[in-house]
Amino acid sequence: MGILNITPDSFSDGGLYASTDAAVLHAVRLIEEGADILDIGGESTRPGSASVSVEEELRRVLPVVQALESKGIPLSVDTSKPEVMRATIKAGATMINDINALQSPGALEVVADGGVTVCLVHMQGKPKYMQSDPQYKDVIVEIKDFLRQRIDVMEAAGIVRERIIIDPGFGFGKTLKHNLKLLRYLDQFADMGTPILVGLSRKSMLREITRNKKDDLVFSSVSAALLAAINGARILRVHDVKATKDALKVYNAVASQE
Ligand code: 8Y7
Repeated sequence: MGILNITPDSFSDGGLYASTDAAVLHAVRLIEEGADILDIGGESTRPGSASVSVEEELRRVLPVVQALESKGIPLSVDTSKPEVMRATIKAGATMINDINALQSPGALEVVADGGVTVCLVHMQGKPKYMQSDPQYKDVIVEIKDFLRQRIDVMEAAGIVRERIIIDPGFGFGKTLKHNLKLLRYLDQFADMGTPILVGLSRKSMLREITRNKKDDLVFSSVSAALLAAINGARILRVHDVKATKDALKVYNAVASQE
């Protein structure tokens, strides 16, 4: 899954793809590099970031969805707003990636009616405060419990299990130690019976580990993505598609041996 941020203040490519044309050009590049899904986002969710209105988010995202709808690649929209979900599904998006796990009023119904896939992300707290002092008794057990509850709510609303993807939400209300434990024991999410999506690309935990600047996180991002794949992740949300694909090719070549 290639990341397409259309926001002036996103984590690592803020402002660079601010216009529709630039976003579409970048999308084409991600597809050429081998992305199988694009994740289109119009609101930054970095810790402490400001929220945007429905109108502004749609102004950023909708033209890009419309322009990419014919490219023959599944389009995911990274949003928590039901209005944005409804409009982008109508325009051709087939997946909703919601860091709020469809907890906004109305979101569940829009996804159920739209018949699209949903990625349920775990987050402790809200983006503005989530990194202030995250606490867990058992980070694996608590996140699994949350995701299991959300899966039950999805199924009760008529969203079939085949359309549900789970994500432990690296960096969303987690310390470095929580994130490392999640990656180490990611295989414990396999018994949830839904594909696992993981986003580690260029996240601050990699900066903490490597002590590199944020524009020098490609190698650590690829390493983390590969570890996630080895531990059972089925979808990797990444900025650096080519580099990640190369790592996965090596992994698959080795893993396919008897
Ligand atoms: C994730 C995500 C972000 C993630 C899923 C960033 C939108 C922060 N991270 N969605 N979104 N999983 N599913 O650094 O880890 O890209 S935003």
